Amino acid sequence: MRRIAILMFISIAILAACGKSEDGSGTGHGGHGTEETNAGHGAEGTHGADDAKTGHQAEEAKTGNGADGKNAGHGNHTERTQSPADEHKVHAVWKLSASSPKPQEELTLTIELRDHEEKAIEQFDINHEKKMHLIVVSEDLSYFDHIHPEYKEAGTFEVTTKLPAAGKYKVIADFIPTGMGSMTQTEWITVAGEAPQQKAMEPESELTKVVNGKEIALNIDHLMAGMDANLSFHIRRADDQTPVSDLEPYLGAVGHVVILSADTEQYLHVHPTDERATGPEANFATSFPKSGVYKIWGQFQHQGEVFVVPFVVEVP
Ligand SMILES: [Cu+2]
Repeated sequence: MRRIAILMFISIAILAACGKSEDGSGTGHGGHGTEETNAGHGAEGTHGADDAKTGHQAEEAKTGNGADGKNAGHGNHTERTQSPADEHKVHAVWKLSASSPKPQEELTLTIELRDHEEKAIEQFDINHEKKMHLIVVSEDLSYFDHIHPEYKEAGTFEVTTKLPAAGKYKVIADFIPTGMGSMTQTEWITVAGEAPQQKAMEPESELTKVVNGKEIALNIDHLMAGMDANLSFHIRRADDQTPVSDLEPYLGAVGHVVILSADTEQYLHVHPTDERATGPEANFATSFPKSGVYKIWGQFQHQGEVFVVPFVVEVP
């Protein structure tokens, strides 16, 4: 069973590599992935030498892919962390329940976290009520999901989801191994079929959206790469413009903000400056690492319902 899962994983990695060179957006794990797997997986009884080899080949496929694109070896950027040194001590082995997942089909994702000696990482800090947050986006960032894999045992997390359409998806696992800093591990999943036309993201000049009967306005001051930027969301009812001042805590805070650059390389997970706020304002402080186009998703909860509001900005 394990062998099948790993074979499936490889074919996906190779498919991903093939698709990649055509659009040139270069998204392999680059050098990072290579480092992760060179150690091999033989240390644990359940992982034979063959598995170590196949895992390594899969990563090589992706490394080659990264080199084709414009962003070879980007791993350092995507895996944003407060302690990059810790991050290199950790790697993830991703497994999928289907070799070639179909649109709208249940897909179980298993993420095994191991240290540089291939030992399972078993202790995680709880961060905003969860041991792991998993962000799933389509390559063009038109699809966004934020889910919470369940910790099983021996460093393994598992989650079942459905991906809406053919094409490539990036998954970003965000977690804190106890005693280390916050870190991420990422993977690409390819859903079978002919991918719909990718939509280029257009920066929006007007940052106001209506979602779930709420009108959300985003104001950003100091929108410039490398600057401390303040993101201020103002939320009112769309029908009568009444300010919404009874937002409910979502995962222990007034809201959560996830930001990705258009090329998916830069990932930011931002928490509010005042977590106990209830609206109509929710403020977040962050810093955009580089200039370029970014998509920002704000997540809030009101009357028992979580809603997501996306914005696209250009950071000078
Ligand atoms: Cu989360």
